[in-house]
Amino acid sequence: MQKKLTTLVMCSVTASLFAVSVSGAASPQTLLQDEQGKRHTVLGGLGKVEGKTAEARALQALEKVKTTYGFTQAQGNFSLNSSWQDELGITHTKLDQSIHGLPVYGAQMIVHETDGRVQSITGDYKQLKPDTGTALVTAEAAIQKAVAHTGFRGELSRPATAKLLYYPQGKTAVLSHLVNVAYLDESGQAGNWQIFVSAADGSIVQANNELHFLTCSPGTPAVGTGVGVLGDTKSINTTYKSGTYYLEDRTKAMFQTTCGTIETYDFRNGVGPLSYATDPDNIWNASTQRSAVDAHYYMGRVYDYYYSTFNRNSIDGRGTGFYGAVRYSVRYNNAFWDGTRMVYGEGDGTTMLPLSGGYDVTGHELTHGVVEAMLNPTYLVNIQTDALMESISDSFAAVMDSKDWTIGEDIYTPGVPGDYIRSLQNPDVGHMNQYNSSYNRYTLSGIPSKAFYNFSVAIGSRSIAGKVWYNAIRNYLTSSPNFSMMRMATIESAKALYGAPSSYVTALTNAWDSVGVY
Ligand SMILES: [Ca+2]
Ligand SMILES: [Ca+2]
Ligand SMILES: [Zn+2]
Repeated sequence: MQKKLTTLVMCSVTASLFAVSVSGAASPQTLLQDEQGKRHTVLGGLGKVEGKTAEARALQALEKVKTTYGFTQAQGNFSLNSSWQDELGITHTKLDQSIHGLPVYGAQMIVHETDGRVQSITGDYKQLKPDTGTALVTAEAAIQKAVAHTGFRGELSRPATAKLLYYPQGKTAVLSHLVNVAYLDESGQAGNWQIFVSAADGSIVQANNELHFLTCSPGTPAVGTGVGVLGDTKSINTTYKSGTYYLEDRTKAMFQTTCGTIETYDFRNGVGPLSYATDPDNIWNASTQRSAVDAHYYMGRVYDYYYSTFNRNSIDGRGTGFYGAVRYSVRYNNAFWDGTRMVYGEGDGTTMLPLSGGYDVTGHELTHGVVEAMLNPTYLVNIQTDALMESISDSFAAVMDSKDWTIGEDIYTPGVPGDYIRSLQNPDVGHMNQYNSSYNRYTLSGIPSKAFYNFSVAIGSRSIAGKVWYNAIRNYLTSSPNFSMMRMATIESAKALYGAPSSYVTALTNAWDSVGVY
């Protein structure tokens, strides 16, 4: 058995990795790339770096790999984004790729070192050609364009801000003002826009509305009982305010730090505005309350998982409260995290039960929020990034809803027992030899999900697998990861957590090998 494992590891080395000797380095560097030849990780052979600051050491480390990645020199092509030391004493220094001293949005490399000994460098360098080096459009003019783009005419919540950077679009770096526009009016119109305005001609390059809510109001915490979607009775944390009970959970640690609460609202089969979910006696047993009871209960459990496992305070990690809203529209067979809140459909009763009835549904969706907060991943740039985000969400959903390896089984096709929406154990596509770039993100997510499954089963613990994944996402991934980068990030994470060599690293390497990701 031991011998067989060794053979597998050797196979993966010859198939996918190649070593380059670098003068002055004691051990050879190993360079990793994805199946399309994009280089994204250098392991070992990086030697020591010196320098008083983490930035100086990181720039020195990057200087050692400049020919590998194809930049002329580290100085001038990178600038410090952030640097932090993890619980294991490893310093992770994230540098923004920069052009003319301005950061390239979403493009970073991370240097991992302990006391100047460089273990690895993750991330990738984008070969980009700047469209211009001169901003012809002022920040003020860009703000005007951005505000006009939102269509909002009222008073802004705070003055709009603008930051000059390069936005990567294909092979071009577009000099842009990143403008933030925030507003909230009494009619419920709310916005927190990130708008990229071309500094060359004032056109809108990209615009996203990202809302984050924080509420804090008087009220008394209470414990109610409720009946969930599947007819089960459970305790729920509620709040008593002005004569009635609300689905507002004030029991989490974030309430102490930032008044953070988890709240559940009701669309009442509309698409807006929202109504409060209330109950006069704190016994939530009406049939119209079932989906709200489960949304509330499972959002709380997801918070608890991230808090107790990773000491992560809420979805954004900063103690900001969040909320969900049930009974969205009519017979709506889906649920989503829209960047700020959970939205649950009630299902049509045949394809889906109310979607909040699945712990893994809420686990999946809120994990999107957690990962977005950590990585700020790019969407619709690289299909593998999108598929990886789905896979990560499914993986953590399976860690939380640990009774099975399937997603959605509790709410999918109530008349058909035993089926599910996706399976990590038996995905539709679970190996790179079935890879087809025309498949959608959910189908392709099966490949990294199968690796997560393989690893969990091999080590006998899906919760440890979750820890390896979390540490990989937080400390080793950049904004546009592909499968191969995820492989490396998780292996680096496992090495840092459990040592190299270790049985976990071997199991993880085999897990990725067996889905054909190198
Ligand atoms: Ca499940
Ligand atoms: Ca079913
Ligand atoms: Zn998803």
